[in-house]
Amino acid sequence: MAFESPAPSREFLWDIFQRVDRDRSGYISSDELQQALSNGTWNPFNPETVRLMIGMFDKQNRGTVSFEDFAALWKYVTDWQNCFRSFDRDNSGNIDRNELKIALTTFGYRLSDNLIDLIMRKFDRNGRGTILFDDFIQCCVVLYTLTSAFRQHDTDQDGVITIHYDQFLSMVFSLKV
Ligand SMILES: [Ca+2]
Ligand SMILES: [Ca+2]
Repeated sequence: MAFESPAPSREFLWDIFQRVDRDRSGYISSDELQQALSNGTWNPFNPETVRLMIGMFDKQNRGTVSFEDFAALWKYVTDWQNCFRSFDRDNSGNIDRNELKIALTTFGYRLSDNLIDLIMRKFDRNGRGTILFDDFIQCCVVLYTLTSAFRQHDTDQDGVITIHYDQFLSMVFSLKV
């Protein structure tokens, strides 16, 4: 991935971990992570994005992240920050429709203009025609998850799948989105 940042030292991470772990429980909860992250505005960081990220790095399935898993989580967040900045070409602090189109095309998605408009409306939480950092992560993770689920059924890779109703439901319900 082109957006990788250099690995910070264990001391640096421990310092951040202790500041994020406000109740000193030794684990970072969704609430603590949400308070620690910023989307560039005074609005709280998208709780869905926090939930997605905790779910990804929570190896013990307790809804919290230990210090051992925190390094991976921290790297994930900083890689996304670098990614976001590189696609925010006019440095406005958000992603407009054109920037989103370039980003998704760079990630290898071939989407129609109608679909780009639909994604834009879905993840533009403030209704301003732009996507903020937290919503951008959610957008990309959801798109990736849905695409992976589709591809599992699209064995001949022609972009078309035929699935039964119960297959469809089990596909949707097993998605971590
Ligand atoms: Ca805690
Ligand atoms: Ca921008």
